Amino acid sequence: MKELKVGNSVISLVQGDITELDTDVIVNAANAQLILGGGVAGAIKKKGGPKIQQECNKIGGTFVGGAVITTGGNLKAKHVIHAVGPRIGEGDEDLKLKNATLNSLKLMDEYQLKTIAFPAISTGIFGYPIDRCAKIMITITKEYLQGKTQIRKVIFCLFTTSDFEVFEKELN
Ligand code: AR6
Repeated sequence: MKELKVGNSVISLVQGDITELDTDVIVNAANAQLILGGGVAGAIKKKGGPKIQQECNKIGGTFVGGAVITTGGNLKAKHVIHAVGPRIGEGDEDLKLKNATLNSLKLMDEYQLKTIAFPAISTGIFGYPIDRCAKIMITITKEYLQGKTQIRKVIFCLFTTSDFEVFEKELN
């Protein structure tokens, strides 16, 4: 299944480059310093232009498990939520990944934004296993969408076919 209705919202899976999506928000797999490096952050930096990093510099940083919002610069998405996932090995990884996802969803309601696309946070440079990531991100998202929210759509955008299949299995 590539789509699941939860409450008044829908969870949807797509494969591809998250920076091509025209959702209200795309999520950056960020670090606590909010310095855009490689992976998703690198693609956002390249397509979104320097404004996003400048806004991140003004914010200065956040905690692991935290999330902050900037504009989307030249991206199709109007905003970027920078969600800080854990590096594997640092401890309390599952809770931190859950919080990074949850804090992003809370920002959506705070700013009254309706559509969001997440990458598989922490599963690239930060080394987190994709199956654990799928379980945690999908579980907390389902839980959140069952409560009071004005979010309409949550997309998980997976880079590879195999990552997509792991998320698809978890969603079922
Ligand atoms: N669209 C969708 N998914 C992507 C894209 C893309 N364009 N590019 C990579 N992925 P990563 P992390 C997948 O490394 O592990 C940076 O230096 C990728 O295959 O972007 O949280 C930051 O500045 C993987 O499954 O994020 C931080 O310092 C997933 O996105 C650090 O990396 C996340 O990979 C964050 O590391």
